[in-house]
Amino acid sequence: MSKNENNHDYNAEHIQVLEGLEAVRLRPSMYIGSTSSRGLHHLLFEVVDNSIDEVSAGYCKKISVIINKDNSATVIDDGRGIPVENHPQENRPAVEVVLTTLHAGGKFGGDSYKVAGGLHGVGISVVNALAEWLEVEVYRNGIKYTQRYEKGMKITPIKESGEVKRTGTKITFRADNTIFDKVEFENDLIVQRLRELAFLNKGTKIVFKDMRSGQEENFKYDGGIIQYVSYLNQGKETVPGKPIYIQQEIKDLEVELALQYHAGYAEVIYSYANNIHTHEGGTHEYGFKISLTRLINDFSRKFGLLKDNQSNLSGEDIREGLVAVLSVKLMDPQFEGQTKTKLGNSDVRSIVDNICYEGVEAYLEQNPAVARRITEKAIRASRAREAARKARELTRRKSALEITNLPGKLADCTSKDPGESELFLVEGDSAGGSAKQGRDRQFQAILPLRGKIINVEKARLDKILANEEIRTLITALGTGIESEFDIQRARYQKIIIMTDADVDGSHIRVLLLTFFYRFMHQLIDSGFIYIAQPPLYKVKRGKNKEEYLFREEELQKLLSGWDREGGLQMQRYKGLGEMNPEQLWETTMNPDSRIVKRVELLDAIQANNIFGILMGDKVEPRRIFIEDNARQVQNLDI
Ligand code: 0RA
Repeated sequence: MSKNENNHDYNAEHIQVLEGLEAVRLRPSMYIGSTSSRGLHHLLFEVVDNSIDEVSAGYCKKISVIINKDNSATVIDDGRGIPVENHPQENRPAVEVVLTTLHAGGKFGGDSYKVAGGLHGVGISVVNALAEWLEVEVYRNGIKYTQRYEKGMKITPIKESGEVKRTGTKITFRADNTIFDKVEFENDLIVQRLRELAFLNKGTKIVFKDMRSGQEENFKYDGGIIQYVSYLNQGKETVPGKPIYIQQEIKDLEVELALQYHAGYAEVIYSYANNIHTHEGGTHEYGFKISLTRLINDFSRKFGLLKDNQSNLSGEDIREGLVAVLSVKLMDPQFEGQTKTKLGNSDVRSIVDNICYEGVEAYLEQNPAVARRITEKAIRASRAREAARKARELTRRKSALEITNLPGKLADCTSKDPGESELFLVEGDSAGGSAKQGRDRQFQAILPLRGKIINVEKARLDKILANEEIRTLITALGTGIESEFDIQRARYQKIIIMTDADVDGSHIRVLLLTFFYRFMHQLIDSGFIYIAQPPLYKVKRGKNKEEYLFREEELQKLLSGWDREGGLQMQRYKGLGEMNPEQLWETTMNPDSRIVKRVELLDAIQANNIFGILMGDKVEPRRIFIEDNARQVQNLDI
């Protein structure tokens, strides 16, 4: 081969490289999605993903991400370092090939790169092409190598610059402001992704530092996705106490699953393929879901909770209150869907299905109490869903027939403006009577609830919906329930629960709050639900005016300062029924003098948990609850 020909080859290749990176600069969105802030962060995540690939290959334990004062970003890892040796086909240092050739990332990594690629897997050459400048340092063979690029073009050859003990790679770049709308990094986005990566790659230390603000974060989770699930369930009551965890590798497919139920109703499943969040799900998530549905149905039948003639529980019922993280790693992921976040590899489905079924089955066999609680929860969910469907049909049919017919028990207000209208839910007919007489009928409506529904212990959620009083309530509110709920149709924007300060009163509050939480949570979210605070005592000191006391402490304070000569009359209110209409108005209903407590979502969740205790099979927690409440009914807030 003549020297000339050699030159010619080199030039052709050189031109090809430039053309490749030029294409990236001409159509950046094709490679990184957009040139917005999202695209900017995509650049950084691409570099981090390359370090994560070193983690997956088993050579990297620590990654540092630093945002510098000039809005450049640095990523340092302690992997093997990008090879600097001559690339045999291209006849130049491999690091140059990695930084200037599209998709060169794993091309010569061999087996070590088996899980590389995916959404971000466009290669660091794309980052290089879209960077105003990029500097790479490689620590390898005991030597530190450095090189600089601008807009993808080599500015300096790879240079040896001293000795080092460590190995690894350091890449610093500043995004090209002629391409990106803005080049300022946003910490929240970065921190969230780094935390996620730390969960997904157990034991890897990931450090974040922002030199602009001084913010610093450290992530390292030796428990990996188990800790991820615990993090998602923070502060919640869970079953089991520690997440169920399964890990298995079959034919180049590694599957990891962690799951745990909480007392609430939301379903959270985060699935990942090669560390990429598969928002749109895909074959892995599907395999997991069907395995769980099959498994819990099998257990329900085994426990006799589902009879032969009863149909299967739906997947939705089984996933109520589930938090799961599913992470798969595979050789050649196919990403599909609108946002390319749906895993398409068809063989993955049945493998994940088998691994999850067998793994969770083995756990539940060994933990029958957990198995029971999970199946029972699913059965309850199924009953409630069925009851909700029936109630929906009933209320719908009713309203179609008697559009203007409000329930007879409701003493409605004159105003038709929901913004000023209040609905009092009053325990018992006698208090209901006083409330009707004492109210300001212009804006206050009264709905008495009869004692029947007080018996929460025996009521299940499906029974609640079948309950006459609750159906009356649904009609009075006008909103519909669940999927048909429409807050625009709410007839009152203040719904005030007014019950006695005793155990029955607390039960009825628990029941109503649970009902609102499950079927009309938007009322809680909008802050429409309140709890009335009737007084505990009425006192009269000598010739002074009567006073109402709402808290036990007020009485203590009054008694301690009371001079015995003055004479003191005291009346303790046991129930609302003991107050006459005027007293009820003055103490509990008059907006100028009353105290009402707005219900927060947390109160409702707490009520819902208590509801579970009252409803559950366990006698002991129920007894404790009732005892506790009998003792401290005075300051019961729920
Ligand atoms: C190509 C081959 C090898 C490692 C890498 C690239 C590599 C790239 C990046 C990017 C950031 N950090 C990185 N660390 C490694 C394999 C090296 C070998 O076989 O020694």
